[in-house]
Amino acid sequence: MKKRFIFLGPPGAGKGTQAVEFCKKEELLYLSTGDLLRKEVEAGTSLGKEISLIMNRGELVSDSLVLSIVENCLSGESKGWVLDGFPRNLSQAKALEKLLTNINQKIEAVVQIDVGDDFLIERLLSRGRQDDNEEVIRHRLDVYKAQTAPLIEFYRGQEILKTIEGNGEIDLVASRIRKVLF
Ligand code: B4P
Repeated sequence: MKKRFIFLGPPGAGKGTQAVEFCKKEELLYLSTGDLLRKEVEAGTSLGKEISLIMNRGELVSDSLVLSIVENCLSGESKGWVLDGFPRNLSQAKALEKLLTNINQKIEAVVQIDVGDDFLIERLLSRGRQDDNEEVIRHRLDVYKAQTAPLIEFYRGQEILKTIEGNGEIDLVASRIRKVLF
């Protein structure tokens, strides 16, 4: 079995925290659309400036932009991967399916990291990234519920969804993830 996984969850659920360590251990490609978008912002390009305005409002960046990033990274990838923060809506999920069929790859499992809103807000406020102020965080949670949460049913329907409790020590959450995947 190729290790090809998606980590799904609300902002601050710990997708990035868990996926980075998991990929180190398993020697997989780690792909965070959030990190790649932030790199573009840091580079100060005109595209980066546009992205920065969208991220700082807590909105989603356009599907076409995110898809082109993912396509470049996954084509020709053979070791396996974890996608962190992608797909973020149904249209990205369907585009990903098409892309994977074209390159003869498939998702083995989707790990849904479940954490209550109160914990999320507390965690993100203490992280303090540019898009981590309370008003923007609440908006990101609303965007998650409206656009990303429907993916839970989508992947449940494909029988590849694994849900874990994301509250608790980081190592404990990591062990819950390994338990549902291996
Ligand atoms: P992302 O970069 O994906 O970030 P996130 O959802 O805010 O955080 P994540 O869940 O990864 O939490 P983390 O591990 O960091 O998105 C940012 C923005 O990028 C989006 O709002 C959007 O604008 C844009 N974007 C990204 N992908 C997109 C896409 N596909 N389409 C369109 N737009 C897109 O953890 C958070 C904090 O919690 C950290 O401080 C961490 O130390 C702490 N933490 C983690 N686990 C913990 C635990 N178990 N206990 C206590 N604290 C914990």
